[in-house]
Amino acid sequence: MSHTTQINAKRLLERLETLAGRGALPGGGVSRMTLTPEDKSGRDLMRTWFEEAGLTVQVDAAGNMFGLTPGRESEPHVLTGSHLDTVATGGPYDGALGVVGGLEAVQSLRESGRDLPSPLGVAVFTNEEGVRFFPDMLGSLVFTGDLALDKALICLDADGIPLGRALADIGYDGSHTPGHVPVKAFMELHIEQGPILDAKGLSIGVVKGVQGIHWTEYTLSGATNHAGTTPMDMRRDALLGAAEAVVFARRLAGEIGNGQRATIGSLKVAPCLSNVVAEKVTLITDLRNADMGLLQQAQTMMEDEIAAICKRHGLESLAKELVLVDAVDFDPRIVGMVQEQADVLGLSSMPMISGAGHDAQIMAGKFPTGMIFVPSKDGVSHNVREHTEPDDLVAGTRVLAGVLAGLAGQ
Ligand code: HGY
Ligand code: MN
Ligand code: MN
Repeated sequence: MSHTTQINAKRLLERLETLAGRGALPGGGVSRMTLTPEDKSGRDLMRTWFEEAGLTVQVDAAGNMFGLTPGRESEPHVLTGSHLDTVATGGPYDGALGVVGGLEAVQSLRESGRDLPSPLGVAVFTNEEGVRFFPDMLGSLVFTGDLALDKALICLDADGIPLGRALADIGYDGSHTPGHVPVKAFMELHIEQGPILDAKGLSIGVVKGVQGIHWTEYTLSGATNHAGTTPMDMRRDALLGAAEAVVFARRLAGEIGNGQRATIGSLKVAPCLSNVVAEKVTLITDLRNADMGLLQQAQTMMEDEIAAICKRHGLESLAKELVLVDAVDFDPRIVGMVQEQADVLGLSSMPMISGAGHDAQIMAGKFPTGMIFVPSKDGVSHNVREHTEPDDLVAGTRVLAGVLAGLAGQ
């Protein structure tokens, strides 16, 4: 039985625009780094809209915020949602679409008066991006019990501020125990953040799963020395070692294949002075593959190369695992419902795997879960130029509303 639902497209697009103003960057783009005043501003706005929609707002001790069906808060909810935090060079839709679109779908279904046996809810998960506090998807990991709350609260940012203090500073150190919301199913609407749908001119990505992610921090230590007096063969140059690691990562992706991704996007150099040989470099490897065996192989090859680099250049290395999240397959029944909704609404679509990590990847480990993608213009994301056409934003939200109705009606 397929359900199609009208949504309030004007309200959806206006809310997305208003939210994009919270943490707006001069010249375009959005920066709402997790648990900053900008993140608080986005959360406060969302809380107001949850209340306007007649939902009961609850916040847990990890800062996850929920809009739940009043009077039925303790019943298993069909939940939708995503994150409001962004990377520092973010755009208006990564995470935001899943939260604002999720609210639009839930609010429209409630306004339609349709009798749905299961209650509907919307979730905002803390620190999905993982660029201020590790790991990423922290809020959903705590919600599912995959990360202990007390461990999460002591995660430190680069300035040594614990996550628990940052939560309290913005007033989102909630009282509910993480995992308190019973979940019947979870759906996340998200921009693709890659080039596939846009290049093919398709409207909907029917997401079958998400690739695995492995983040490791390596601190390479050599010896600081004078750039003018130190002969080249007497140096222990940590930045030279880091540079060789960056080049190796690119080669590694080609050797492993199967769509392997290998990125070193973060380098911290000390003392980082033009006339001083670098003493210490902290780099983070971001390796991804849909095949966990290949991902492990890539990780081992990276570790071996770091060891070889240290031997070559007389460096020491300290490794720290930051993130290891398994590849997941979404619930085939839900994947089928997404496909059916796209078809019923006459939208072009294709099945695909997500290259980016999402809270749905974590929720899938515990609850029947699915995702819906809409195109990213030119495949651009984690970039201030991130854009998705209004028609696609509306179409994705309509598909979401139909799937939520179906899940709540079963
Ligand atoms: O890194 C990711 O894939 C996500 O954007 N946190
Ligand atoms: Mn995201
Ligand atoms: Mn992101």
